[in-house]
Amino acid sequence: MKLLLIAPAGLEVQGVKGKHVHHLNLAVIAALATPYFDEIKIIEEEFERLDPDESADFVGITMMSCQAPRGYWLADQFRKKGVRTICGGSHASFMVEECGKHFDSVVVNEVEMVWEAIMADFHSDRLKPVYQTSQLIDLKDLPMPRKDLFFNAGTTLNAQVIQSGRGCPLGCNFCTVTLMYGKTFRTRPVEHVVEEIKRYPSKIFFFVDDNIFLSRSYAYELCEALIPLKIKWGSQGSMELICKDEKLLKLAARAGCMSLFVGIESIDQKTLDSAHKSFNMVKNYEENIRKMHRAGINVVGAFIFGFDQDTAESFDRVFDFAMKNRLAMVNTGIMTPFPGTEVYEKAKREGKIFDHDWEHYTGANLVWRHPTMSKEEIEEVYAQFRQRFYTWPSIFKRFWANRSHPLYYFGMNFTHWWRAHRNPRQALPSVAPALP
Ligand code: B12
Ligand code: SF4
Repeated sequence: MKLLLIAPAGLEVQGVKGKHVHHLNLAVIAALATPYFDEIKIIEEEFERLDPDESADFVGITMMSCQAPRGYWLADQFRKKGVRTICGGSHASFMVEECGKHFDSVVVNEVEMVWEAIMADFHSDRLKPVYQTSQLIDLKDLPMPRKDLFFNAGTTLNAQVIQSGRGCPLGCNFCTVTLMYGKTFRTRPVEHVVEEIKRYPSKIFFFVDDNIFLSRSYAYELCEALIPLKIKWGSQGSMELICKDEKLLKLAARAGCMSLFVGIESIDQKTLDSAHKSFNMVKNYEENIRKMHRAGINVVGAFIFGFDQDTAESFDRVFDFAMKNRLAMVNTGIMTPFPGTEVYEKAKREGKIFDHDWEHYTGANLVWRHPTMSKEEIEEVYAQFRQRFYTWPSIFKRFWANRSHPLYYFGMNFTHWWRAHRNPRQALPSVAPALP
């Protein structure tokens, strides 16, 4: 029996398609599936070509919204050949009915606690249309992800994905995490994280945790354990929490933390309040960034363009803020109503969504009617922002604050410069036909 796990094409980060980060969820599912299958194969289409004639007895597909059109098409092809199909992930969890038209089964939210039932039903050919439970896995029971099945496992320059904690109870209105994992935060035993790191030759890791350092005591334990491993790593979290404790920041830096991706989102407090993100305190932003710089950690600032209150001038103010505070990088995204979120439900109720093509749900396109800005205007401002931020004078100007990691800083800034100037967005190709 062969299980084929697929991450479909369609991924785009900052308006650029291409190789990004491995899908940890597929490696987790492969680990759960190991006792039940003779052969398991992972294909991430951004890394490797999927042979349309690839054989399989069971096909599992993970999808963010922008991967859904390709995911649906692939599932249709396999089903035509009589192969059973199942999907999961942040898109499937909220678009259950739509996914049900293309897949035999849809997994809502976490899969671990329903995996045994899925396997029993698959082997007796009685798959149910939906698998869902309110039970969350205790992360001490998480099997070691089968990252050995990734393309170029171990040799890839892409940071090895790893997870030390799951969930975030903070509930921002544009995010699906609290909806998927509930108002909980779970951590994995530190010794399991260490064991996973030791298994792979890579020295660079990306912790895909939803909000790292939500638990201070765990963060201390984790960082202490990472120091002897001499790895470099990055992750994402809430700046207000991360910066509460400067000692912890310094410890994280000693533990190899090179950069943290922080959801700044907006520099207007009222806008943050309306997004249920009052825990972000604009008045503390500058001091918090200084603290991270003092610790030797590069700050990647994530901003959302297109809150209701935003105008073209808002982005000029964000640009000045990002330059003044010498952010190492920016991650900008146009406000997108991702399925399940409050933003989505409201935009849908008010009939504001005009683009229903999931392929465009990447954060680089405006898919709903903004109160004051047109699609052209907001997408233009978005592209210009990145072109203004990633110029060589800007890169040199921001360097000194980020000098702790010169190679990482220049490498990442060069990549972004290239993408912003030399690799302008092209019309999105349809993802339905098999890729060449
Ligand atoms: C790490 C991460 C990234 C990484 C890596 C992505 C990757 N290649 O996996 C990077 C930084 C590249 C990234 C980028 C972006 N991301 Co992101 N990211 C995450 C994050 C924080 C964790 C994902 C993860 O690996 N979790 C760990 C694994 C083990 O858990 P999991 O994926 O939830 O999978 C579990 C279940 O869902 C289920 N499952 C999943 N797939 C499948 C498949 C099958 C067959 C089965 C049975 C079960 C199953 O089983 C797993 C175990 O229980 C999630 C938040 C979240 N928790 O989902 C957001 C999230 C996936 N990202 C999101 C977004 C919006 C983005 C961006 C568009 C942001 C931007 N504006 O730039 C970009 C672009 C993404 C893209 N299109 O390429 C959204 C997606 C919403 C949507 N419906 O599309 C999420 C959900 C966060 C949010 N805002 O709500 N992201
Ligand atoms: S803090 Fe981050 S992970 Fe938590 S709900 Fe808000 S956006 Fe999502």
